[in-house]
Amino acid sequence: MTAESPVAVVALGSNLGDRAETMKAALHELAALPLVDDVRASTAIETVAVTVAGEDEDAPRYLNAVALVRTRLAPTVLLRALHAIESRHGRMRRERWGDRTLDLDLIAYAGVTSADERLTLPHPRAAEREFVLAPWLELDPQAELPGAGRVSDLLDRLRSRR
Ligand code: PH2
Ligand code: MG
Ligand code: MG
Repeated sequence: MTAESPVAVVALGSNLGDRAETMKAALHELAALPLVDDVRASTAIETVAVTVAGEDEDAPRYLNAVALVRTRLAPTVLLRALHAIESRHGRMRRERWGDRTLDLDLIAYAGVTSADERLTLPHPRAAEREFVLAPWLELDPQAELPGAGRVSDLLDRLRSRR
């Protein structure tokens, strides 16, 4: 028997256009990538936009979801494929944390930690993002963020600070 391929955690977000349709298409495109063996997606949740100035109730709301992607693509190759999917959905890179049709973030890749400036793993802000941790926990109640601990603990801590 061959060993199972590594699991990557990909966060999806959209707050412009037909959000649900875009996310559905992106999940299909993820599953169709070469060397991707399986994609398991969480329920999509609607969330208030987080901007550099904090939560913005007036900005278009996001749909957020997480996908567990079993893949033999190396992390940097997967990241490039995520950016290509974003571009196909009209993603423009304007201001930081601005509105977007599609955002695909590589949150974690197996247990890998990396401080490479092109790809920091795990994602440096994942531990503070309820819209990443909650859908991830739905898919995997035992999930751990490498170097930061159990996702369920991180989420409890975030919610207790609210
Ligand atoms: N993504 C951002 C900035 N702010 N806010 C929510 N609610 N959901 C996101 O996915 C999100 C955000 C930058 O990637
Ligand atoms: Mg993002
Ligand atoms: Mg991004």
